[in-house]
Amino acid sequence: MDVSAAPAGTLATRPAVGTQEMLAFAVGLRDTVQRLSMEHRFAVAEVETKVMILREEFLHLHRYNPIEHVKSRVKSPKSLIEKVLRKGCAPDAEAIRASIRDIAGVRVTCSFIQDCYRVLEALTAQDDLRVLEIKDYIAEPKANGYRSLHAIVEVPVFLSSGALPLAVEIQIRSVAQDFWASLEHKIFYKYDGEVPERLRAELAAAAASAAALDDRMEQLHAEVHGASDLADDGFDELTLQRLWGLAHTP
Ligand code: 0O2
Repeated sequence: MDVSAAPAGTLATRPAVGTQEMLAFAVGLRDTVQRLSMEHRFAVAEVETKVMILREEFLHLHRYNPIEHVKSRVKSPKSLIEKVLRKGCAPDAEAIRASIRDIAGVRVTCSFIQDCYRVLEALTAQDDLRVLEIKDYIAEPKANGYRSLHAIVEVPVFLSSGALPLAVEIQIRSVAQDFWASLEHKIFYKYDGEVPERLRAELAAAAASAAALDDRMEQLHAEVHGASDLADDGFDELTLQRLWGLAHTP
């Protein structure tokens, strides 16, 4: 592990790598990172459970599933340390929790844009969840065409020592937006951030096509949805007649 985020001071005043002092620091840092990873895995599990409950209840109430899939991750130790260095924050658990708020990430992919807002609203309305920040890149897409709803929320994790509020970054987007973002992410990494202008323009055009596709699919869905299919639930005519009879028997 890179320990160059070592104690403050000039290079000359820092203990050399390999000394007892630096070794103890590295061991402490490793423990801190492991502890943070564990805590944030619990936070991810809390949010995943909330999303699963919403998904099932929504299915029950509206007879369709608005959530296509959910993907979660906890930042790897390597990228967490890189972010600590980039932000110049003190390498202790408290400071890291306070300044790095995407250690835990949950990405919810919805069928339609309307569903993205519904899921965001339902989640952020929950009492045990504190909303720290919301960014609506659907209403205001990024210059490259990126669209998604981002929410940083704080969720309590109940440890042996009591409740610990932890930040989780929730990204909510449509299937089309997710498809675009995954591809853009791969291209961005392939070119190490230096994406050629022609590709940038193509990506922006593809993002506009994805947005148009979202609109069309949402219109189609609105047309089709509503014709609820009771037969799918085993409510054939005879069963319904018999149930009616039972319900109306004095
Ligand atoms: P990863 O590997 O997905 O975690 P931050 O530096 O994160 O604290 P920032 O950039 O203001 O602050 O956060 P923002 O805008 O909310 O974006 C955070 C995350 O959204 C990114 O995390 C990406 O996952 C996603 N994202 C944002 N912009 C884009 C984009 O243009 N294209 C794609 N494909 N994804 C985007 P990380 O940490 O960059 O990456």
